[in-house]
Amino acid sequence: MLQSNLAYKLPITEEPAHVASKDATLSFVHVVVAFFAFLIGILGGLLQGLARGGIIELPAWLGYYQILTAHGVLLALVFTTYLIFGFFFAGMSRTHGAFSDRLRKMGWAGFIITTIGTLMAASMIIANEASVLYTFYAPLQAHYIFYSGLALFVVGTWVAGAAIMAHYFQWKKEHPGEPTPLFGFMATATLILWVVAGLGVAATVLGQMLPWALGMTDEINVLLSRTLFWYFGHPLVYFWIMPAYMVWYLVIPKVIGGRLFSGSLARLAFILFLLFSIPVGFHHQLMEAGITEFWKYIQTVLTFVVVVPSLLTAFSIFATFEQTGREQGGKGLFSWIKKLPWGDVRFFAPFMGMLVFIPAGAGGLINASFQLNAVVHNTLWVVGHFHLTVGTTVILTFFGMAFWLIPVVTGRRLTKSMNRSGMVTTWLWTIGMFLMSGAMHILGLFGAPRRTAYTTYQDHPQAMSWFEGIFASHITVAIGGVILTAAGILMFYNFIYLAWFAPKGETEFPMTPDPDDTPHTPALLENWKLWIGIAVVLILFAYTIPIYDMIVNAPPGSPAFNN
Ligand code: HAS
Ligand code: CU
Repeated sequence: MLQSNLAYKLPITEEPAHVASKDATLSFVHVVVAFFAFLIGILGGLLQGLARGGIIELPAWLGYYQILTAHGVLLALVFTTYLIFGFFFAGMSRTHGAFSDRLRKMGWAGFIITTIGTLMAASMIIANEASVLYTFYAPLQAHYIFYSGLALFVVGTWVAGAAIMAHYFQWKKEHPGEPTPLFGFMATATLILWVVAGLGVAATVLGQMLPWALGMTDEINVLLSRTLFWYFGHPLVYFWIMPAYMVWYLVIPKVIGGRLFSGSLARLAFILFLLFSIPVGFHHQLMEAGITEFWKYIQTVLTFVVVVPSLLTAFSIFATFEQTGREQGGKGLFSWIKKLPWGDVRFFAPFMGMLVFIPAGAGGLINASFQLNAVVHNTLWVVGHFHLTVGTTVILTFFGMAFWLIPVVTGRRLTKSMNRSGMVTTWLWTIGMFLMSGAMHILGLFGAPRRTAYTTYQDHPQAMSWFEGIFASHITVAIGGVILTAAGILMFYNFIYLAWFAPKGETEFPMTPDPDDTPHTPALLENWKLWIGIAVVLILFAYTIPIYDMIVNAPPGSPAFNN
């Protein structure tokens, strides 16, 4: 049953299905790790913003690059990954039935391996032995325990991912000829993407960085390591956005009392992500020497292809809003907008994420355009871009998700005051990010560098005068950062309350019934072997020759650098 004290009630159109309690526990432990990482991560962000804005000076025992690494790793890698797995375990149990004991044990094994890896990597960051930023670019070198931790982190997620995919394929086997539930389809597409992408990072960590950090090799092929990293790094950003899209496609229609516009279109979008997210890593290396223009060009074209499924998503979600608003009596061109549940944080937070994604995605197109990339690449513009995409669109969607996922897995209820607190959190996060990310974009256009605490360029009188506008100031970045921190602390409080103190009760996992067109879903879309095959062909096409070149005509190896 749903809580009755929210301003907006969900219509209950079907038997409420549950998350089995053992699966709920597995989901919950993921959510708990996610939010503790979140708290430390945002505090790191605060210090960094204040230090960079010249407002504070860091104590001698705390390095700028050290907190930058902690901030990036804890938020971009740990928070996101744990929350995604928490969402997947609960969602699969809700839509495909309880996990078997065997698969649940596998899920726990994955959780434990991932967590050991996380603790190993985090301890090295705390010890200032791994101040290499979240991209751990060679020739910056970290302690071998950091790299071993990263490897375990990836392997752990593969084990957990295998449990989820096995659960999906078991359902498929038991229901021959039927289209699979959308949740499982989308989770599987996301996880296949994650596994295939992870091969790149595993290759560079195990094949290059670990032997180098252990002293078994003196030098490292920097170009190859960055290429393998971005082979992983770009699909990584889709690994974050696809679960957010799952909330938009599957949860939001239910929260607004409507239904999803089209299931086949949603499936097509996810297949396109699987195919085109991987062979595009060079758009992060457009300014890097050693890769010929031809291959950069090919991967840039593919980058523009991977924009298409996001455009399909924008269309689907907008159509879902309009259809729902009209079904509820909204008339005229826009009055259906008024019918949406603006006071419900489960809708409002993800909605703000969607709104931000329009300029955020446009910024991505700018990044991907070769000439323009030359202007923005090494600047704060890019930092602004990813604080809008992952830092706002994904995070706000995950915040909105927390307000029902946590009560679902802890057997509690979302109260009216918690809903209000969530609304305040959403506004603060949006305003803070507007200031911070807006200023980062503009500073970036004036040439403010990224990935560095200080350059002499910043002291040049001309540059200093550019950096003094209201929106072109490191102070604005810092003010935005302070507001964001306030929002983050409030969100952590929301999490603590929902997890341990909210009134006991039953909360439904909001999930739209699979849309009307589900029985007509083309069987081809479910042909995983075909899609994985095509994905592999595209990857081989985009990467074989340039990687061969990097190995055969290797640039001189680089010795290690430490921050
Ligand atoms: Fe990006 C760098 C290009 C999307 C994250 N990106 C980054 C980095 C991160 C990141 C973390 O080509 C930095 C890495 C580093 O440390 O160096 N990005 C793109 C492109 C897209 C894109 C073309 N990025 C993302 C997403 C991310 C993310 C998503 C995380 C979640 N990005 C780049 C490039 C670089 C880069 C270069 C390298 C830059 C450099 O030089 O280093 C596209 O996928 C974006 C497509 C999206 C759209 C928007 C669709 C809008 C939607 C909202 C609909 C709204 C509704 C509401 C329905 C075209 C879906 C409407 C309702 C109303 C009532 C109005
Ligand atoms: Cu990318």
